[in-house]
Amino acid sequence: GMNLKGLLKRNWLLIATVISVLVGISLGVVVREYASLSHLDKQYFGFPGEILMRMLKLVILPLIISSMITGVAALDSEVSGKIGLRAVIYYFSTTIIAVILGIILVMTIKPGVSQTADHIDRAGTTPNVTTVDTLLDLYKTKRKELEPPKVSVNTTTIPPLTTTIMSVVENITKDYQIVGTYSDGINVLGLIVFCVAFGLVIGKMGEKGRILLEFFDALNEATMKLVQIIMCYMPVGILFLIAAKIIEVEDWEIFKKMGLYMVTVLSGLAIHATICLPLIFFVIVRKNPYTFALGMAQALVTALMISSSSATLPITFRCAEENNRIDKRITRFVLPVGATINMDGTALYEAVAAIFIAQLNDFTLDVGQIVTISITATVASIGAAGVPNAGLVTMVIVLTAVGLPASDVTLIVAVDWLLDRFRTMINVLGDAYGAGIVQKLSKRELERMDLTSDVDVANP
Ligand code: DAS
Repeated sequence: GMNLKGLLKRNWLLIATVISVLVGISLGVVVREYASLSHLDKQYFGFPGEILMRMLKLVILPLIISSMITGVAALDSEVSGKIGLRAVIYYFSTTIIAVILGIILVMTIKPGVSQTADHIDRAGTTPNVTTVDTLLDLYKTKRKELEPPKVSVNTTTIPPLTTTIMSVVENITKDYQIVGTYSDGINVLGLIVFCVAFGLVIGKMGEKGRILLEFFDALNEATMKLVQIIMCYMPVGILFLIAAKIIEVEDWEIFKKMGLYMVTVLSGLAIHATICLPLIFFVIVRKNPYTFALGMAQALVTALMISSSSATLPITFRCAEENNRIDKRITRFVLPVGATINMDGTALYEAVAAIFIAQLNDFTLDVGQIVTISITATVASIGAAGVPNAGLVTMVIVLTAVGLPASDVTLIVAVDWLLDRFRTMINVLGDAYGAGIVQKLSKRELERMDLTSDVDVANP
């Protein structure tokens, strides 16, 4: 039932988080104005925020493993297939809607028509971020995060499928080393594939499988306890994270020059979050979508502050399960997948940005090219990892598909840190609504399972 004390405590944390955002912004502005910090000072300043990021990244590995395995094992394979299919249909259709919305807005507002690429380029040159080299570096590191690492054995004699399997296996074992590997990023998709397989096997193993299921269930509970502790540190971490960011940004002028472009992206995200998704949710679930969104508030603020769906995942779980009472058999199964492949905000952003760049270049797009942009923006959002600026990197796919210069991503780099925060927030919101919708659609299967199964680890 409803726990009033818990409810108050959660709200207290949310209030504290919002206050720390405001204090952090003010602190950043003041320090920027009155103190001149050295590079090292800035790093010290950002350190409490860095600790928060690292703590969150540290728990996502045990969290994804325990939740995916128990999520899959608690369902029988037929039910998990159905639930998976529903989730994928939701992900795909909402992503497409976001893309179409973005295209409509950017073609109506035309943020790039009155300006030229040259104008923005000269205006926005901050030497440390806008060079093509920096972007390529960024691209390579992000690619490394997305791709399984190369297997060190002689790959030429081994068939591709085997190499893929080997690199997935190698990656998972590598990621089990809790210390020291996180800078390389986690191959979340590989991990999910493994956990689904493992969960399916456990689900079919009878009594012994049940022991494992209980083990991973306990692991999940322990991880969530850890998340609870991390959440207490969150206001402090967020305060310094945002303050450090404000101190660090070099060029505020660019925001004026790119104003209309940012308005286009942000209003697209706002419409998607307050109209499209709530409408779909309401039609299917028949509950107040805004109450549901409010329940996700802590996760949404977190996403806004740390620009990473993956690192927000622990908080997304907590909000979805505790505040919105979504069945654990659903959240455990769909939230990790959603955080990895379902990115409405990113898809919308990619479509807007690509067309904005076309407008800057006086490049007229025909219908075919617009369709190409919508398809590639969808693909690019699925391919983007849930880490900061990933969407900017996969932009290259969209630009090259319609013959725009990939290096033109540099035109939008300077403002990406801000847009990234907002699109990440919408990505997380989309995952949460998805969990609510899939739960509603799967009601019959879940109820049938409640009647037939005596194992009820997923729903104590
Ligand atoms: N920031 C990413 C996310 O975690 C995606 C992006 O860069 O668009 O959702």
